[in-house]
Amino acid sequence: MQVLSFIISIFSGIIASTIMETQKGHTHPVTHIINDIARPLIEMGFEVAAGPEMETEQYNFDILNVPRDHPSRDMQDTFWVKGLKETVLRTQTSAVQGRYMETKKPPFKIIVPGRVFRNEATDATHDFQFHQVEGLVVGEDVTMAHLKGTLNHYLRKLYGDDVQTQFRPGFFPFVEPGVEIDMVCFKCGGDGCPTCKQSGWIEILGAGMVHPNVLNAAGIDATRYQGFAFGTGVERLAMLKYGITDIRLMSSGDLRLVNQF
Ligand code: 2NM
Repeated sequence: MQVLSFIISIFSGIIASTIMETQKGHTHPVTHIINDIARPLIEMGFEVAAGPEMETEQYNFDILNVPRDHPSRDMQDTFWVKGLKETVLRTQTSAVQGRYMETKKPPFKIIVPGRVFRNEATDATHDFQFHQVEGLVVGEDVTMAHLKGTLNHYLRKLYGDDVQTQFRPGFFPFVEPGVEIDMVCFKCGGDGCPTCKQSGWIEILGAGMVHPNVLNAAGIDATRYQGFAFGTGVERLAMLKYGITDIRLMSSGDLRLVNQF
C-alpha cells in the first residue's frame, strides 16, 4: 500500500507541475532583516542560540530581575497560557539567554533571534507578536567600553563607516546601567523629518551591562564575570527599511506582501 501511494504521489506531482506554472517562494521581509542583523555579528564570532516560545515565569521574568509586581507581568501585557500554571508566551527572547547562561560556562557571545508576544491592543505600529534579535556577551573584565566599541563596530558593518551614534541612559530591569542607542536619521541626515519625528535621531538598539542579579540567578559568579547585552525589534527596522506602513501586514500571511521580496 505504501509503495502504491508513493508511486501515485510521484505521478500526481509530475502532472501538477506540468499543468501549473511553478510558483516561486519568497523570503519574508522579517527574515531578510534578521539575516542582515545576524550576518555581521556571526562574522564577529557570535553564535546563534534558540529556545522555546512558550516559557516559564521563571525564565521569562524571575531570572531576568523583573520584579514580582512589575507591570509587564500583568495579564494585560503578557499572554498567560490557560490551564498551565506559571506559563507564558515569552515577552522577550532574553529568556533564552537565561537558559544559555545556566548551562554554558563563560566566556561566550551569542545572539538570539526569535518571535515574542505581548498582550496589547494592536494598531499600525503595534502587534501582539513580533521578532527580536538580542545579543549577550559574558566574560572576565567585560566593561561598558566593550559594549560601546562592539556595538559601534557592529553598526558600521551593518550601515556603513560613516554611521553616527549616540548612547543615552535607558532602563531595562535586566541591565545596569542601561542605554538606548540612536543613529543619525537615514532619511534627513539629522535635520529632522517625519521619519525621525523631527528629532534627527532614530532609536535602533537597547542595551546595557547585564545586571549582577541576572548573572547570579543563572549560576554565573558576578564577582568574577561581567557581561553586556543588547536587543532590537525586527519589524520596526523592516518598516523603516522597506517603507511598510502597517506592522500587522508582516504576520498576516498575505502573499501580496511577501511576493514583493
Ligand atoms: C535589550 C536591552 C537591554 C538583554 C539582556 C539580556 C540578558 F538575558 F542577558 F539579561 N538579554 N538581552 C537586553 C538588554 C535586551 O533589548 C531591548
